[in-house]
Amino acid sequence: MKRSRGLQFLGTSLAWFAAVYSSNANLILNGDFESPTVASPFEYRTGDELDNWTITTGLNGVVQFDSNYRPVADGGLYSLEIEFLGDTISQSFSTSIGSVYRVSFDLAAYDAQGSTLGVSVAAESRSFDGVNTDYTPYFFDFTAEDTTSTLTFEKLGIQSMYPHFDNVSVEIVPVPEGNASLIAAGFLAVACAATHIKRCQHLKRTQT
Ligand SMILES: [Ca+2]
Repeated sequence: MKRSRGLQFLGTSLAWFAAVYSSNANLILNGDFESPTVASPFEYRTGDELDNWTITTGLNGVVQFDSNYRPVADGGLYSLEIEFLGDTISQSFSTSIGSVYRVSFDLAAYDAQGSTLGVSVAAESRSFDGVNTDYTPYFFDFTAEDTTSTLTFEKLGIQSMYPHFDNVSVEIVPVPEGNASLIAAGFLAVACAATHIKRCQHLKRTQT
């Protein structure tokens, strides 16, 4: 019984430690717009046709394209263009209230006219400029206000400017490096749990 409680304590400690210091996993699914496959050079996507995303459109939908259409970002075959002014794509994901998350993505434009892309999540609402067909990496941080957050991209600017973007990521921002007290507390919790188990095992051996 005591050993079981010790194991539970160890498990709780490890879970706490992992939650504080771990997990830089991307919370966004299909953030690289590689699914579904595209019949070259591009296909319009509406509704839920772009896997894991929700699209709102006032015209034909957003454009999932390959390099036969326009340059794509590094790391994959496809990127995304929002074609019609005011069209959006969005995705919801689980968050912890009060935790800080980092949104990152690569932004370009159809041509040298540039582009403007609106990005909103939680209390943050920002706009970013694509310069030309070269992709520029951007990021910003937000604090979660709910257990679910929704990231939305919207075409802003003027109709003849087309944002091209890719490699969307949301990752929790780790506790700042150098926070020695929290790190020490984490190790202490794990060490205490291990000691607790050893004592239980010792007691059990001496009782048998
Ligand atoms: Ca891609």
